[in-house]
Amino acid sequence: MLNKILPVAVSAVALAALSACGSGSAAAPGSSGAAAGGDAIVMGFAQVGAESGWRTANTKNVQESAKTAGIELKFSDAQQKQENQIKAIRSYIQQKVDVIAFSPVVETGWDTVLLEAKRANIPVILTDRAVDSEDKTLYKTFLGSDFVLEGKKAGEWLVENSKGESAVNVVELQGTTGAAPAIDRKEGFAEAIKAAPQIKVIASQTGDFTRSGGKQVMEAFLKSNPDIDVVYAHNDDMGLGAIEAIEAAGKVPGKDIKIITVDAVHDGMQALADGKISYIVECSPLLGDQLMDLAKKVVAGESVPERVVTEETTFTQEQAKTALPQRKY
Ligand code: GYE
Repeated sequence: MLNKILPVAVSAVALAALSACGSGSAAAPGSSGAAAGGDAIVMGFAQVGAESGWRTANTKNVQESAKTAGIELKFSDAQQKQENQIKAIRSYIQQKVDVIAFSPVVETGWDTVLLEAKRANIPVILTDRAVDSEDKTLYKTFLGSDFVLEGKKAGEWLVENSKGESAVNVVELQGTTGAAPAIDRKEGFAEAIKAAPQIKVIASQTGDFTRSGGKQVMEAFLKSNPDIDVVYAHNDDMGLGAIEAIEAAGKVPGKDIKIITVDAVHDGMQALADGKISYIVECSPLLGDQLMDLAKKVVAGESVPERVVTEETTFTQEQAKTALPQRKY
């Protein structure tokens, strides 16, 4: 039976997701939580990957929350590839899980597989990232941040801190092309800096939300643009990569070039407290408890809000020093 649904080349990831067969079965590799009890809710979770500190914290939090909630979690890591996520979702449908949760790597291209889940009567919860499907009945709810607002907050800080400057040249390190947080953080930032015409985005490219991507793109930016004042990175990891590139070019991050990022994961907050990053907009990865509550409700057939927005703050260097000891991720 497995042969029929296995495509020719199947990743270890998809295999892990395929290796358990159905509710109430013994926990398979990639499963955790309430394994034995026959009536525990089974959730199939299709994660984006392990591209950033944010993602690692999110995965850990989802796994812990599932355990606490007594939900059996089948987990797969798509290594930032949409095709892997689609395979994982299909395998969860095949296994007849009670609910599917996933964080879509990109916004487009989900309608077919989401329709398959709907036809199999398996509710889907979007967590962290959105899809751009017109048909809102393909999923029950979307739990996650307001990414446009995050970009706006980043831009507003820059406007506030560029008063009196005649020209401010910004380079932008974008997240994964086509991902909701990359699209929306770009949009929110652009909207906010309209208030200050001296601020110009002189270059903008994807660093795929990774530290190495941020470093590489920043190296190229530094080579072709002698006058960079500010880096706006769509996440901490790319900002941390940019720090490496700036230092290697003999410049001082935080002084010669200011860096603004989004996330507020531990390494980012440390760099902020150390004066290398100038401002961070928080994006919380701690979605697990809310996700499990929503899952219980949708499985019980209760209604849930269409959209659940995460509450978030921002950090200056001084605020980071105070907040760091209490941060959970
Ligand atoms: O900001 C970034 C991660 O989707 C909000 O994905 C998430 C983003 C997060 O790779 O670090």
